[in-house]
Amino acid sequence: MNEAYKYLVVPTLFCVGLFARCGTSAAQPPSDSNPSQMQTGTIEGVVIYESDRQRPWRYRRNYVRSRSAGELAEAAVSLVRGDQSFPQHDNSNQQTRVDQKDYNFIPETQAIYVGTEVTFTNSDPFLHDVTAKNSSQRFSISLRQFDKVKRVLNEPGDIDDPLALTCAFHSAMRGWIFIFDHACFAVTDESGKFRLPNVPVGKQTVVVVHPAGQLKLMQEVDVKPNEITRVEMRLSPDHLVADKEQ
Ligand SMILES: [Cu+2]
Repeated sequence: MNEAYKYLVVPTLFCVGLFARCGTSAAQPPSDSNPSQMQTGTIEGVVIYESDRQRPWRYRRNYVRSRSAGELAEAAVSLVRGDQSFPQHDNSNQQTRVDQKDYNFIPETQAIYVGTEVTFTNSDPFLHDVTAKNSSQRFSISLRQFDKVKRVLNEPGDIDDPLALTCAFHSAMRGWIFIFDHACFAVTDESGKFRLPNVPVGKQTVVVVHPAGQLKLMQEVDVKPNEITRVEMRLSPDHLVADKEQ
């Protein structure tokens, strides 16, 4: 984790953790619309990574602040939808940014509502590229220092199918944008915490994906009306997904 990462990404993620609502982007929480008047509750959780010295996870030191506590940053969190309808909201004026600085995408991981306008920028004094790809779309942008290119991301993707960001010139650069067509998502902050408000009551399945570390866990919770349901999601090397192209 370099200095730029600490000072730019961590505060950004902290804000995501604070303001993430069921269906918001990191940039500007939109107004909720809940036309069906469905009963809802809130899920508050923490994602923990349990180290195993026999099976070291190469990304632990980048995303786990305290080995003993294990709070996992930059994990995407959502719910398994099945047949139920999730709260939607007005996606107008949703904007966010991905910068390239010191050979990093900043933020590295974010989750947005479909239709959000993303401004890609380059703060480094040399040429970068953004190649963005998932199963439904692919685009490439070349950026000189201080260039700005805006893209509206209109294609939602499943939590298993985020838009993966790479740079054609610097192969170590990686980033991910999760694009949801409902309001129930978040990204964990540096304390591993997340919050999903406005979740329909009843049995829900929370799914956590850590794209950089290729971890995935699903856990069922029972959401009560107008209550906060707390959940602790514990990942370990048992939850490494098969190596696949992200
Ligand atoms: Cu680059």
